[in-house]
Amino acid sequence: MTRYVLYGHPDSGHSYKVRLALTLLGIDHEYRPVDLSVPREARRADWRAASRFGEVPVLEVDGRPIVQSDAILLHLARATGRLGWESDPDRLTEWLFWEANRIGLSLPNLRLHLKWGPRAEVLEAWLRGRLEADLDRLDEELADRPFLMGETVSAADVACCGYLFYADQIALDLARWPGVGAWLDRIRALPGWKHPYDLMA
Ligand SMILES: N[C@@H](CCC(=O)N[C@@H](CS)C(=O)NCC(=O)O)C(=O)O
Repeated sequence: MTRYVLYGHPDSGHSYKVRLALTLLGIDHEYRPVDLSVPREARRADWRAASRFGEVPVLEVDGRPIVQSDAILLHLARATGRLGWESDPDRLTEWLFWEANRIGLSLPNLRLHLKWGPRAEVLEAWLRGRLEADLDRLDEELADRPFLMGETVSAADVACCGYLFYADQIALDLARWPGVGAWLDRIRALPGWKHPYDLMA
């Protein structure tokens, strides 16, 4: 049986994406929290050895580390033939690249900026504008289907929703995007779903 070890942190939506995918897939794994509040050299040695770019998440698959949340999601989808791989691997890959460049850039960085600073008005306005455009796009996509790739949840949903569960921390009123709000409710209703702070504690 394949052995999975995930390194992550509760405030890291990128880590949450991976743990949510493992949970939805029902994959047994060991979760090892990494303390990002201390300098890199003081963090756990097994993570430092596994993390090529010095970031969480890292997923070890039978001892082989894979980094970058969307690369990990693609690995899991391919390895299981699920989470969208079974219907359209190319479309799934498109979505994950979109997420990395759009909502996976705007939302985490806006939150980082607002929560941990330093504050800079121009940057904040740029990130918020980009995030609003990303939410417009998602809302449009979700107008005619329950999940981004169709009738069932895929790694595209897992990637795009991750940081939205921290939306209350950045004064983001999702009422403006009802399709996104309803989609998040559908994700919350999936068996095993938990908020990041509960899943990553
Ligand atoms: N593109 C990466 C981003 C990962 C990332 O930014 N991780 C942050 C936490 S969310 C991190 O580990 N930062 C290192 C640090 O805080 O020292 C991914 O998708 O995995």
